[in-house]
Amino acid sequence: MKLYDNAAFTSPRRVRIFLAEKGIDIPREEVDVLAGEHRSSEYLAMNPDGTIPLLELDNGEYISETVAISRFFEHSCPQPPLMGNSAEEKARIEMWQRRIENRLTNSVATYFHHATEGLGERDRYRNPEWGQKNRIVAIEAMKQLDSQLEGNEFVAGDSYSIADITALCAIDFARAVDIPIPDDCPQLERWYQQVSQRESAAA
Ligand SMILES: N[C@@H](CCC(=O)N[C@@H](CS)C(=O)NCC(=O)O)C(=O)O
Repeated sequence: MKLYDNAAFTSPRRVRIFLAEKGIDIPREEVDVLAGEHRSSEYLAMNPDGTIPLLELDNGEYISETVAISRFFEHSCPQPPLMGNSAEEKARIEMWQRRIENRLTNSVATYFHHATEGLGERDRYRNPEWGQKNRIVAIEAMKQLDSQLEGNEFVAGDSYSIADITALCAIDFARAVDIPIPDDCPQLERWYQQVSQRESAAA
């Protein structure tokens, strides 16, 4: 088993944190995204989407998509549960996980690629106005999270879950591209300080 990874990117970090929370250590191979290694014919044969992370299973199968990879490990190593136990918990965690991915992670990424230098030459098409619109969506998503965290210790309730991992990685990405947590989001800031101190956050 092997994880195709890159230390600097948000999506593979989500998997690394998930694995760290479960105490799983697997071999990793760094994919040089800036050199375009993820677009090579060799890599595309393993993952036609050309994205990282990518998990190579022991049976030779390849699984891409952060949540799909996480689901594999949730099943094979159920403790501690990061995707819920009861039907209600599973649904709530999935709802927040998707909300954060759609409204925060993806908006920050669009802002990065369209309204900043992004990946340089690799980002030839830019629409700065669209990028700025996404910056506004990202800030609104942080405010929605702040409201959710009023009365909830973690994003999807009283236990740490994949929704917290997705949110932490999105917020660190946002901070790196100069979209800080707004001043009027004290609950989000309280949660951010708390989850950033978990050992897994350094993964
Ligand atoms: N939905 C995918 C997104 C993966 C993704 O966009 N990964 C980025 C790194 S954070 C990537 O591979 N970027 C390179 C590219 O798209 O050229 C997932 O959750 O795994």
